[in-house]
Amino acid sequence: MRFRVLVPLVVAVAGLTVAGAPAQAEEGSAPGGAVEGKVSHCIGNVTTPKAEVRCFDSFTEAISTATGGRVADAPADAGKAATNKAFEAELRSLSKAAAEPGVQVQNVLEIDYDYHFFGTDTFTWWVENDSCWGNPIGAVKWQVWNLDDYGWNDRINAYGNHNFCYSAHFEHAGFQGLAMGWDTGSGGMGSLDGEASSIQWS
Ligand SMILES: [Ca+2]
Repeated sequence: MRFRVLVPLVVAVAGLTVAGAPAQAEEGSAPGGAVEGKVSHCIGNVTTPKAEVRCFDSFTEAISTATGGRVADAPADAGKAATNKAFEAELRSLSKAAAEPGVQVQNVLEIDYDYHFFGTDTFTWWVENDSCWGNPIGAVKWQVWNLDDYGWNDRINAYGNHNFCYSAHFEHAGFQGLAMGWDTGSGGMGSLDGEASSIQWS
């Protein structure tokens, strides 16, 4: 299922997590724009309204941290991970675990890429003890109001979703402007190349 909507999407906003506080880098390189000659793989937890960002030199380490250590063998090459079926299956297997009572799981919603066709840098969005499994497409479950809070405003040029998630990307903060979605991933963003400023997941 792949389509683009070039008008603002109207969505329900009640009861959603809205992440909007200023970003805080806990380790590694600070978020906020690419640094020439230095690859950065950042992660953000969208379960919490606090926009905490952690960045790593290694994509494998970024994914390991985003999944709470459960997926510790992500391909070193983030671009290869985007089309690696074993990696996708490994992430997806955690969706079922998240539905089991008493099991603590961190799941990846989406991995964003700085360049077309999944070129680094990357930003990985994750959630606690949940996934998009069984959630209807378009029923917004998580969202990021302003990518600038995470140092990734106007940077996404490709993305891939995991754990049964669909996402919608918007030109401006607060889900305004041109919209692209709902979809599960793309090697390019069309009119939204390097323009996305907010995201919703369902
Ligand atoms: Ca924008």
